[in-house]
Amino acid sequence: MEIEVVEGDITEQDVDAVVNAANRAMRGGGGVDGAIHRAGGPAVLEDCVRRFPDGLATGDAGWTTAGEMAARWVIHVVGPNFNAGQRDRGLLTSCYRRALEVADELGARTIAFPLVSAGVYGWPLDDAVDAAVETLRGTPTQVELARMVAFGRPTYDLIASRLGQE
Ligand code: AR6
Repeated sequence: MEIEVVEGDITEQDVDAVVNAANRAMRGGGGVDGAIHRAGGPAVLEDCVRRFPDGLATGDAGWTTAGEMAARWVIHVVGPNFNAGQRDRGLLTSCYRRALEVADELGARTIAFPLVSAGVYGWPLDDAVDAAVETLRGTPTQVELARMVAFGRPTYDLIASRLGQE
């Protein structure tokens, strides 16, 4: 799998699946979750309610329609909330591994990731990048392209340096 980084908005990515950094309730929220629900429209929430009546566990992934976005699917993951004391790194790496497993079930070949847990949930940025890169590199998958979408230049520079793309 090729791994690349772009700076931009994940909702605008022309890929098979975009990954959402959701919460356990799976009913929308702020940050990238809010942006994805706004861009995808009400179909995303309707599908969340229908497919995830009890929400989703931390570290797990599940898919819905992408509604009006260019992507076909949203793969929702629930990262650990560092700020609330969830500091098990395995829960963070699990999000990336499970997202690729769900992508394989769907037959998605291109996928865009935000930096899970690195916003509202407060996971330290450097380690959030390391966890993402190392898990994407280490997970066997049929996915051909993983695009890491950096929200801002400093994050882009950090990811690019970790990928050796600078
Ligand atoms: N495109 C790409 N990345 C983005 C975008 C965007 N449009 N918007 C934000 N980011 P966060 P979390 C980056 O807070 O930390 C929500 O309320 C952001 O800069 O979205 O996992 C959920 O409902 C950061 O690098 O997710 C949950 O309750 C990264 O995306 C909670 O926040 C993740 O930041 C999840 O917190």
